[in-house]
Amino acid sequence: MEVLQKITALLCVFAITHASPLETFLAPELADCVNSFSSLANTTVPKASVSALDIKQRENGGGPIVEDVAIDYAGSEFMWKEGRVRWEDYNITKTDIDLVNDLLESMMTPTGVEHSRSKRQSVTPPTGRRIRREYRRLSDGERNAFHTVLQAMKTNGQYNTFANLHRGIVTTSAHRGPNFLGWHRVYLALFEEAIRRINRQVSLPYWDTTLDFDMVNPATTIVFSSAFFGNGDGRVTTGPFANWETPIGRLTRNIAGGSTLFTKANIRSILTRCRTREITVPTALPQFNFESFHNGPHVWVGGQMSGTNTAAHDPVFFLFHAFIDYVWELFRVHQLNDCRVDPSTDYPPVLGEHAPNRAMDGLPGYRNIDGYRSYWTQNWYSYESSPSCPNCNSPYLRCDTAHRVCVSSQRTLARDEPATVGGWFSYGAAANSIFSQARDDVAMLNIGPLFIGPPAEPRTQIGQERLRLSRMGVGK
Ligand SMILES: [Cu+2]
Repeated sequence: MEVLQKITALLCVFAITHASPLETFLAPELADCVNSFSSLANTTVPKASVSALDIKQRENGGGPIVEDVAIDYAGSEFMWKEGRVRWEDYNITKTDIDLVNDLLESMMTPTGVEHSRSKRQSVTPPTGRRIRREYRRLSDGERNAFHTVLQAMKTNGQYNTFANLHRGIVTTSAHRGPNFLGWHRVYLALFEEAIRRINRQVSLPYWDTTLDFDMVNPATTIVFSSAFFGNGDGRVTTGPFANWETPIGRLTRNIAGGSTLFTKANIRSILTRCRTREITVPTALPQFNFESFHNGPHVWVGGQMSGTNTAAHDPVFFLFHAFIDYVWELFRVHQLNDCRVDPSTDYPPVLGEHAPNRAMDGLPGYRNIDGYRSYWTQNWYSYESSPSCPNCNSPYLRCDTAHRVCVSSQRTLARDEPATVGGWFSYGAAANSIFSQARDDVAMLNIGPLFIGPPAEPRTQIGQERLRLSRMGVGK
């Protein structure tokens, strides 16, 4: 009996230190002892990581830091089970954990050294290198293939798993600081890897909102039509994501409700800076605050997109964040070429959840600074440039020759829907009813904490209302 207890205790220790997902092979009595340890681990803040120390020593040891040398991770460091991440903050199931673990593991490759559990970041992605292009630059067939993959991921639960990763502690540890840029970069890479497991031909497109901002009336853009994102006025009932369910109700939007889309002026402003700290919270001045600019479209799209915990439930999120990542890449290239600053090490020296060496929440195995490494865009994916005049190269874009920018085509407008902005509130009850219905639909949702975007531009519902009031001499 005593011998049996000893063996059980030894096995328990082995099981705890072993990397594999535990429930899959443990006998019940072992699982009990392991669970008692796991629950302990889960209540603590991330434990000191041996592999992180290894990395530091190696990086500081031999002269200049060669950041693209892959990093080794002990296998145990990237499993959700290990308590390095406060995963109790997530309402996440075993299936979710298995998917994320599996994807994370496939993004690492064995180092081939004696400890077979040692892994390193793959130099190249398991499903091949990707090229991300503007949403309107895909052919109709390519766009439909992308939609089909997202629909498959919605059906098999993977889409919701990803959407639910973007919540809880991530609200603070991947927002309001420099990790905003890096965390979302890794998050998208993982999401894209999941996409390509279903169809290797598909890459994540990006939605360049400046092409819509530069229209006469952005609310009429073709991206909110059935061939693209589906409708933007209230419940989404058309297009590839029609009637999608989310944890807070049906997918809903109220486009051009308030705030503003991301603009070309925003990009130019960011590109006047050289250091990451000048464009990231909390050190950026308002006119260079990248993250604040990014909040605008979250509010402008409205509905799920406007909430910090719900945004990723609208597929618009992933295309928009690919655009944010594209703009960041423009900045990084500018840092390298014009400023002689190495973007992979230019991580502001902040403390707390955004500290460079802290484990990424929801993406265990990575530290915050890993999002800044250059291998992502050197080896994993690259961006095709955003469309520019004279040849915008898409049936859904045209060159505005007066302003020398590509602008989006308009969708077929609903009956009584005004094409120009001034028409909105002067058009009478028919047009206004579209917007008030959309607002009512959004009001049904319990969205929770909201993104705070820049002030409403004039071509939004709030902007128009403000104009109307000021014309009446109210609210000066
Ligand atoms: Cu966002």
